[in-house]
Amino acid sequence: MAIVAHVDHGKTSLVDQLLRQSGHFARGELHGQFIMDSNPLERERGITILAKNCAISYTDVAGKRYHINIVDTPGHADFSGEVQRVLKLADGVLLVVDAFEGVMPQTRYVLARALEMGLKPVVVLNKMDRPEIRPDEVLLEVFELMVELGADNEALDFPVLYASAKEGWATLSDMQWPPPGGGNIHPLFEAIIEHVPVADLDPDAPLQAQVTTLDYNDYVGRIGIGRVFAGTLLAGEEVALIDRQGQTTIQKVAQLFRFDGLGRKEVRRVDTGDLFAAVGLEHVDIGVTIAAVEHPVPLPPMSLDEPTLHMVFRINDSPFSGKEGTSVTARQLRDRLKLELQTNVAMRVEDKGDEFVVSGRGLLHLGILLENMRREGFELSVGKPRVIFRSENGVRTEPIEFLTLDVPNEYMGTAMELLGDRRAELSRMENRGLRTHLEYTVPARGLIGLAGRMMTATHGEALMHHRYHCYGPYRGPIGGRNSGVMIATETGAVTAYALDQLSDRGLMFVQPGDSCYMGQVVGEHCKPNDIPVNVVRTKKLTNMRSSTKDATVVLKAPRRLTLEGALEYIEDDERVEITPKSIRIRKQYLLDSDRRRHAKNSPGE
Ligand SMILES: Nc1nc2c(ncn2[C@@H]2O[C@H](COP(=O)(O)OP(=O)(O)OP(=O)(O)O)[C@@H](O)[C@H]2O)c(=O)[nH]1
Ligand SMILES: [Mg+2]
Repeated sequence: MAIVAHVDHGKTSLVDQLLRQSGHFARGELHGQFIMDSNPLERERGITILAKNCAISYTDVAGKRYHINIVDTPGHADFSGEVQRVLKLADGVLLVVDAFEGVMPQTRYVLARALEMGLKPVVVLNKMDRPEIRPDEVLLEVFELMVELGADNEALDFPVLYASAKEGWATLSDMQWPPPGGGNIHPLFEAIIEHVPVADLDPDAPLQAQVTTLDYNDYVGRIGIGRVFAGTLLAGEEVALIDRQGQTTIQKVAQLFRFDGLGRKEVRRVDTGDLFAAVGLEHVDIGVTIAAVEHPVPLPPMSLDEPTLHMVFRINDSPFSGKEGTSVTARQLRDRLKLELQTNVAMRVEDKGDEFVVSGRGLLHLGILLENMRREGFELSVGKPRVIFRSENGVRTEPIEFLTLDVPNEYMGTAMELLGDRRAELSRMENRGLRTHLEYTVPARGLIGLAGRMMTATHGEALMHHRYHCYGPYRGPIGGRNSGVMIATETGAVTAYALDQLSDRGLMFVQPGDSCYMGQVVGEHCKPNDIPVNVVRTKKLTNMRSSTKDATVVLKAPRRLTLEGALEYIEDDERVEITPKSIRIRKQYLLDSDRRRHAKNSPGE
């Protein structure tokens, strides 16, 4: 089973309950919440970043035992490619839909992919414990979406469960929830067993297995994770590894694992239909086929997502370099990026000696890498994210995203204007009572920095989601940030006195006591031009008694930039300095004279 849904609809929470209530774990073996979101960043952000496997042994009421492989998938659109690959592993999908939010862009995407692959969904309306739910409408939305996506009659006859992953129950009844006595998650297990067909694969055919995911560990190198589609995969036996270009090498699987509970168990063989993790294969990669030596026939290739966005990574050469991090050299940066390439299949790195052009699927995709690097002690500086243009038949194309927006009617005008400025084209508009639902296609370029402005323009009321749609013709220039910045002229500790003097010039990014350096961006100017400011200035001591009371200066709270917020904020001549402790924005050229010189001969976009 693959569990798929829009972001935050409760996939991981449901897997948690399935694990907990499977009856195969000792008390205390499963710690805390969100067991599957095992890496610290996933826990902190409350999102799933990597698809993860677990396998549950389940004994049904009749005493029959099942081994159910479950893959929890990420809901954020940047990771869609991973979801698509993971679906290859599955015989069925649990389509989770928030019973309040209903069908969202990513619901549509994952369902479309599942139906394309002939997988029949089991629909779970989740969060039924919430007060504002509208299950009947949401069910209708799911049904209409299936019809629109061309589902056949069999798929349209999908089973529906009403569930609360939070409270740990699921029920088939659309009349009574929570179920009498509090209920449990077993109806979901029963539905999986009843409705997910066991794949019709041939155990006697020559071996054919395919790798869909990569894992890595320092001791054994790359680990290929995938599924056996025909025959049996045996440890220690010779196999033919066929890569994406069709080249075949004869190798042996050194160690073979099967998924078991939350971990993996070493085995001698993995049978048809089951999932495996294989150690010891050279050049193992996404999409390779592992086949019988005497019958080396590749399985259909797997599409890989092409990157749509790139950023330039460089060592941190600010005056504060090396103060907060432990890994600061270009060599360390290079090694770390190489390591990332071992498993991060949607990422590309171009090594230019003293800088690296890193490409990925979106701001979140690359932001996660940067966030992980900070935690590992890295310091680096990163330039403005840029979309990757292509040329198709002589036409310049760019990534276009599909965007949905839900706004209260009174803000509709402002929101539409904002999108219009960013070359968005309206494709659908629907009034839903007090709110309006809008659908757009918009250049990915136009989305950079949009979220913040949309929130300000709608007083935090807009609900906006977007996902990659296609490469389409270039839509023309889009204006940059409409405010200038304040640039520090001196290095030192920021004073309250100085900030107070600047309070009517704009919004500060620093607060008293912070260290800052010349050329650092310390605030946003309320006008479109950049201005130099002295934020370390102290009050001259005089013998005269001042009549104004300045001992207690009341300052506006500074705007604290998040990593992604800062990346979205910067312009071409700026960089984000990232260290384990700080996120700072700086001018590329710290000296005013250098900035002037380069401003003259910069091309601009
Ligand atoms: N009230 C309520 N909240 C729930 C329920 N299920 C999940 N949540 C909450 O919804 C949020 C998202 O849950 P997750 O399980 O992380 O969702 P997800 O689909 O795995 O999210 P991604 O992996 O980021 O796509 C969390 O704050 C959960 O506590 C539910 O049944 N009821
Ligand atoms: Mg999750």
